[in-house]
Amino acid sequence: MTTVQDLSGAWELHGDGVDLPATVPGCVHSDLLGHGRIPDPFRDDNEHAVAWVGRADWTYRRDISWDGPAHDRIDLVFDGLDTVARITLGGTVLGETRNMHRGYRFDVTSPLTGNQPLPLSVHFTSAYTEAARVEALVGPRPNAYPEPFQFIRKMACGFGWDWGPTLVTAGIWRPVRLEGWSTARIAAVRPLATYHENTGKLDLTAEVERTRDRALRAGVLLDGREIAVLDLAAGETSVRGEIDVPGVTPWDPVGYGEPALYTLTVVLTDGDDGTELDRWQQPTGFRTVHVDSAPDDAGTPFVFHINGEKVLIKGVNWIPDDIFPARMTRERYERRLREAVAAGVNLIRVWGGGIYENRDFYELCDELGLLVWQDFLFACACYPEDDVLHAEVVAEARDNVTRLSPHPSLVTWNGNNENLWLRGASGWTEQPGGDLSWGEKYYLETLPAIVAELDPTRPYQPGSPWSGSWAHEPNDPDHQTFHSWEVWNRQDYLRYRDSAPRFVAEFGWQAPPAWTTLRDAVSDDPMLPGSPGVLHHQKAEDGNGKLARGLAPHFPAPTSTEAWHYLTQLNQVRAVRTGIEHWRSHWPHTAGTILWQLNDLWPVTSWAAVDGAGRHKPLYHALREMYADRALTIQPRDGGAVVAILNDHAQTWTGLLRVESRDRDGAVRSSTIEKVEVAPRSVALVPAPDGELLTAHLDGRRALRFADGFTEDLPDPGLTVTAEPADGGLDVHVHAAGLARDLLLQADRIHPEAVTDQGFVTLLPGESTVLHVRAPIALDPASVKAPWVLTDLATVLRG
Ligand code: BMA
Repeated sequence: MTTVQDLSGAWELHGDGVDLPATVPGCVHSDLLGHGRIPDPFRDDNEHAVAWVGRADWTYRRDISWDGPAHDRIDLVFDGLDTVARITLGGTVLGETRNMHRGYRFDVTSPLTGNQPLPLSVHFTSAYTEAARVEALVGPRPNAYPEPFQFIRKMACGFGWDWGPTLVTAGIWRPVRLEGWSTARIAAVRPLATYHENTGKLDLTAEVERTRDRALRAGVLLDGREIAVLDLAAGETSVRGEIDVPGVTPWDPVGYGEPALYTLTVVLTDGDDGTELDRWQQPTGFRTVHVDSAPDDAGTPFVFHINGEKVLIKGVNWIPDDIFPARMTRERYERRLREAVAAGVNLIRVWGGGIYENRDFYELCDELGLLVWQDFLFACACYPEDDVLHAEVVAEARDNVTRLSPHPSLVTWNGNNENLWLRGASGWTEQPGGDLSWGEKYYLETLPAIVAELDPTRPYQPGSPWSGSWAHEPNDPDHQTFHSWEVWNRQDYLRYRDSAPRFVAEFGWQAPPAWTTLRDAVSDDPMLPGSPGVLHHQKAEDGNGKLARGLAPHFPAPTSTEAWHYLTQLNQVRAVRTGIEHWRSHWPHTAGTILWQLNDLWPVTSWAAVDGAGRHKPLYHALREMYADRALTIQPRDGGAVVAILNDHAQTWTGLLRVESRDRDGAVRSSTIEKVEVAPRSVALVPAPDGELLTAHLDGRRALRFADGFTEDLPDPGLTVTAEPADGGLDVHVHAAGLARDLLLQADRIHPEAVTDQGFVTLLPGESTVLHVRAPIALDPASVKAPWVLTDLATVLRG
């Protein structure tokens, strides 16, 4: 039986003038930070002060010996090395690596026989040195940012992005161990599990590595019950079985049923004496995925079908949740992914400038019924196809397609982020290196061939955006996936309504993080929208200019930082709501939206819904309303207005729809009531009158529509606020005598760890709400009265 000896824990870190105890898995920055050797890179512009770390070389060291039973082979196994490493054991070089996204295994049988401790060292060369070496070999290549991320297989966004700092780290970022084994071990298992006509189908391939040419058997068990035995003759290293499993419950995504999981075990035994040699175990589930992209009258759709059912995608884009991904824990993944599901999200896209996430991430998605769209790791650049990189890309893709194949949540592979589009759209062909190879071969040949060979049960898209072929521009809204960035970059958000793309895989609108997140990151005094620290935590090109131009058509210019913060957060919600509700009203023509972006990896003004300190921006709460399975929205349509009844539910939605036209103060002018019946998974459009303010009510859901345009001097909302201590915090009762628009309670201004359960709330005259504030300590009810804790639009605009 394979024996494992964990090598994580205490190591040493050496660098120029640095000798420190180190923690593995980890990275140079976390070790230096842990010992107070660098300042917090998230604060002010310390990012610059620590830039030297990424340009230096580093060595991790410890002694190792084999303490287990005698075996044919002892392997040193690294699940991840970031990135350019030379591994030396007892003075002998075991190998060199240059890819963060792969695992590595070295045979250390002979040096470790004899039980003598030997020094193990992993020397990391700066990623910049490697990128420069590769660039010198292959020539320049254009990209979107002034850093060489396309020349090295390392998390691209560590080099900086339009929401992230440049913090290029190094280290043993995933677990490392010794494995002792004899006769044979399981090298890989690819269980491709699908579901057809009430039967689970398992197409399972197991690969073994051997030290002895003996007959072997691989027993396959589902929840402990043997469902197949696969034989390998002496010398064979691979076996495949196609196994029918009748009576299983299919894995369904959230909103469609239960994400049923089964524990799959492969037990490798000696074919002659039955001794167990090795064992592989992981949860899996049975489901069938198909993306419908058969051309129709309107162009080319992009509709996910899971187990034969069309699924409206309510998605979010995911970036690495930590700039130093070695710091991620299962708890952090779980918190973030549960937050996504609680906001109504059913798909998460792992974006190509990040990483192939840890097993925990995908296991949690499996358990939550959260669909995963996985990009291959290419983003916003021309990528050289020369051998030095091509070989790495192939190895990395094979590794990760295999590693992630058991996860039912993973429903599509995508070749890259924006590379097929930006080469033309950004004029890269005219830049130095623009005539050289740029990655097209990866996306259109190499990667689809690997997916077809190793994982033919999942769809593959060459890129996002992509229109299906070169016959149409890659970011053509009428053909497959579309990234909607013109609006944020150059237009008013109402322009989202100008088109109904077939699938919106990216779109978003910026806002600053929670007040406390920004205040903790920036010591500017006074802190202004344009003061140096605030600007340092805004990485997008002309980001603050775009925020200001986005506000201008809707509000007077903010007169304080607090007002800027409130109004830009409000505009983010309005912009995203305008997009999502418009596009949802066009289902199934528009088959989904993937918001840019769920999360952040440091304190920054960005498109995120959850900020870099894990605080919810008001957008997070609004997302829950926009992505609710049943929702109402009032949309302009054909010169008039309609109530769009969005029923993303398995049952018909029946009820009485009340539509009211109101005046500016919220008083009802006219009202209609009609019975509606909306089929499952469909949208009904009901004509509505015109008016200054329209409200629609159905079954406890509500939609409001104020006339578009400029908002100033609103009537007095006439608020009565009473805060009462409650278990774990405060219940804040708010009553509005008049129309109270966009009430916002900023819980972080009461206590840094306080949270609330609502974002912006609008109350019609006479309405009340209760905001539940929860914190780890008892809160003083009077704290609600402090400036900016609880405010509303009329008050903000009055200044
Ligand atoms: C797209 C994404 C990211 C970027 C975002 C915002 O380009 O793919 O690269 O952060 O837009 O600009």
